[in-house]
Amino acid sequence: MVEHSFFPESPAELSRFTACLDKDPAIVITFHQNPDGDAYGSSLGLKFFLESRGHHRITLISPTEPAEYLKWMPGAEEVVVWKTGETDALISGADLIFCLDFSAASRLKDMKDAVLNAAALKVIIDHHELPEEFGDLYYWNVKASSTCELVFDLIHDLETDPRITRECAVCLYTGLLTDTGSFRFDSTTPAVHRIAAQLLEKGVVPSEVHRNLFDNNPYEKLQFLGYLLANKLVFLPEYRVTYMAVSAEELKRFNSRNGDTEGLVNQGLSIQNAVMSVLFTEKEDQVRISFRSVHDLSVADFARKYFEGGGHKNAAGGRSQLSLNETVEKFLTLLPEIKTGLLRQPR
Ligand SMILES: [Mn+2]
Repeated sequence: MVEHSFFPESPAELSRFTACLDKDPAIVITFHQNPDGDAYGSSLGLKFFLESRGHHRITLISPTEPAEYLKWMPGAEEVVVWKTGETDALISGADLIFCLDFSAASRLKDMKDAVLNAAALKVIIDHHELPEEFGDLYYWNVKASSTCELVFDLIHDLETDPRITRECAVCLYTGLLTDTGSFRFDSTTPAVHRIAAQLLEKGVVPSEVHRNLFDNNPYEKLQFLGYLLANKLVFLPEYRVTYMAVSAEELKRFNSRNGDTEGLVNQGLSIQNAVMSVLFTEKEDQVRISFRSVHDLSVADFARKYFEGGGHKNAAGGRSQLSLNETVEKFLTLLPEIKTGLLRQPR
């Protein structure tokens, strides 16, 4: 287990961090593959904060090509995509590496070895379950709504009156918004709304952020959504489960781009009486699975147990090396096992 989940609470660890910062370190900020609004928002938000403290040797490296829908974000144009041989020197030459919004090293994909072998001080800031021990310092809380919430808290641990620019606030607000499903999941605490209020005071315009994120779809994406809802969405009322299985051929036919299926899994949960939603997506080498649930039904446990995954209680991911159909079959045979939990959930 990770010993200090909030490293500023340990004077020795805090001074290790501040001593590193005081030496004008070369900084790399990285996050999980297929970054979402929280991975991107927390990393860019942290970058803007560090810049306002006078740090200018900062590189953001994404393990994979980021989705189009995040490219409007302030600072997004500076994000470098990892490429073997090209970005390795940045990682091995860094004094400080921040790993944001993941705590399983495998989520760095092909960039993993470069980060694990780097001599830099590694700081993990995250809210996923069961963090692995690959970092030096941990700012970790599974109860946090988002990594953006944690970055906001860390900023305030470091300074009583920190300078949060509008760009920084927009980035942090984005992760708060996306990871709470627009402030609707159980993770939406009073603290989340207090942070959102403070970010609004720094100049965030909620309608602008929302529009940039959600009302910015290519026409084909809406057509694809219509096709999936009409033809692929399955609801099993006896289990209160809903799922969709999307083939590689369908993704190709509708010109689906990286990130286009983001959020699709939430559609199923909007069905009356549904308490669990699953999206199977056929990729080149595996089937990727997204799980969503409500209340105390843990899809992270389910994903960990059966589909090589994990994540959060109500939002998790997994994968399968079986074919798309076999994966769905396997899932269906597991449903009787979790039926009691499914039927117990209040609406
Ligand atoms: Mn997150």
